[in-house]
Amino acid sequence: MIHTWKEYILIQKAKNLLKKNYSEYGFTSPAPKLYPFQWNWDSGFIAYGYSFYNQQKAMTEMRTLFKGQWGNGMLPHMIFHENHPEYFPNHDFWDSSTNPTAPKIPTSGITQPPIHAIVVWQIYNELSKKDNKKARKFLEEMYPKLFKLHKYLLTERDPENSGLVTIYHPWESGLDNSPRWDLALERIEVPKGMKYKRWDTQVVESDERPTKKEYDRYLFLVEELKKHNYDDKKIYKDYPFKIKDVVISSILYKANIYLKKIGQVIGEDTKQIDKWLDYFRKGLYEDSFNKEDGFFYDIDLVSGEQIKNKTVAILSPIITGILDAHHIRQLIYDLDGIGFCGGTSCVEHAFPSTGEKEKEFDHERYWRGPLWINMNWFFFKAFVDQGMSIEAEVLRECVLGMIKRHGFCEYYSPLNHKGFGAKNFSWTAALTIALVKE
Ligand code: 9WN
Repeated sequence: MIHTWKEYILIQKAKNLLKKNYSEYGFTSPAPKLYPFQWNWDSGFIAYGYSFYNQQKAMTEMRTLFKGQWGNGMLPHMIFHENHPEYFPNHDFWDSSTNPTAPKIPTSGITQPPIHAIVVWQIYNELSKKDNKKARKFLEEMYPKLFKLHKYLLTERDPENSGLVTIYHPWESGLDNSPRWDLALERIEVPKGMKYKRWDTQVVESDERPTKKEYDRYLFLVEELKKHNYDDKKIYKDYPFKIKDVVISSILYKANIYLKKIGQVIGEDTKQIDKWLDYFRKGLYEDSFNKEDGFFYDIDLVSGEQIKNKTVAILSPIITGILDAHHIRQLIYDLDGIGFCGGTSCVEHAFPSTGEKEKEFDHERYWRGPLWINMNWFFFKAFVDQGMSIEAEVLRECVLGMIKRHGFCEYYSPLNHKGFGAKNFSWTAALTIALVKE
């Protein structure tokens, strides 16, 4: 619901930004200069925003994205519908054709957080208010694609049946430059003097982006994946970066709840989804939960250790709905105690990507401190679902205030709320619409 005239203006600005970032190929770029292609979870958030006022565009965004789905079910993190030769790493670097199940359209060879079933359900909800038949048809069209994606993630990426998804690259996490990956990257030896011309640091300040040391490792890992033909069985046997990602796994659990709802509406047998939900509930507490401090961590499969950095990831199971209001409050107040939000209330202050008391904390460098709207929106939604209306409203006010003052930035400093990264970032605009309307 729109509360004020200022919120109405904010929504108009958000819609204008999304219009500007729209490509004639039927997708919305995250930010045309820095990220000129279609990105996986970005399109999910963007379609979520469209669902409130243009369901046709929301459906197109999803349809264009799934054109990139591989035969094995993997949904790539980047799809190269257009040519932007200046960009690096481009489609020729990824060379997805080394995997026989890759589609004709060039794509990257790794995935991103699977938020799409949540988005498809939201589009259905909005569309069915006007045209129930069309809305149901959309579910029938999307269900097999979504099911295939979830099956890929919970078989090829979880041969252990732990309900937790294994990632092969920091870029798969969506929280790419998080200190969570530092130790695992540290032990990877790369050839000396790797030469390449980065695109990102030509567009935004280099101290807002990953260092050369990190970038060398990102590129080296892609070379390794190519050597393995992006074949999960080969990668699982022998590859240096394999991590059970608690954020992706929590998002997938929530997405499976919506996939089940979708399946039920169109009369599918959803027993397999129930199994996946059970696996996660078990894996979350057996593998990711740390009894000593009560937080949830990723698991590094190469070292066998939990990854103990205090980042936004340790809260991510809040997204699932498994944790009740009492448990969520306990987690949030424990965080206040360890200075995660610098000594103020995390809700009033919004959740940074990395705790302010962490030694790796950097308020301007992406995923190493800044506040991101997508993670805060997930928590806002969880608070609403758990009836935590005060926390939801305080967080919403804080996030919208930041956007009103500094525009639709890619991320914001938790110290002064100033914006960094791309200044016309699509998911910030799309989720602003959601935050106002939900
Ligand atoms: C690499 C597009 C993407 C987001 C990611 C974010 C960033 C890319 C990059 O931008 O990653 O995929 O070049 O840094 O970390 O979450 O999807 O907005």
